[in-house]
Amino acid sequence: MTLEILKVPYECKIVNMFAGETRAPEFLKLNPQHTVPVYKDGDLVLNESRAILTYLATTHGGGQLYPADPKVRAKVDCRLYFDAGFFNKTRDIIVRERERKGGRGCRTTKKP
Ligand SMILES: N[C@@H](CCC(=O)N[C@@H](CS)C(=O)NCC(=O)O)C(=O)O
Repeated sequence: MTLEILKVPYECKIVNMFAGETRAPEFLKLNPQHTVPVYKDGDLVLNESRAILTYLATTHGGGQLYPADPKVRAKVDCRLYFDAGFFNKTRDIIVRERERKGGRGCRTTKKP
């Protein structure tokens, strides 16, 4: 979404995590954490969505999405960390519960 908003040209490669593709050797070379998203820009390879977002906003955002002003930037970071530290934690509890019950959205691959 950020790539589209910033009109950054990109090539999208679909990785099917439910088919275990995030655990394939070639993907693990790119990201040993075996997670998507991964963003590659020349010799820079980034995982962690917030790091990718702030990199894109810094390099292509013209100061709009991730302003240099420390106080404004702190507010953006606050939202990014809220998502990571609070929302995701809560979401993971729900996802794990569903996995245990064998419901929709559960993994089809075994963890190593
Ligand atoms: N903190 C990471 C979390 C990424 C993440 O957990 N991705 C999941 C999908 S939402 C994934 O790739 N899971 C595949 C796996 O663990 O093999 C980020 O924000 O990028």
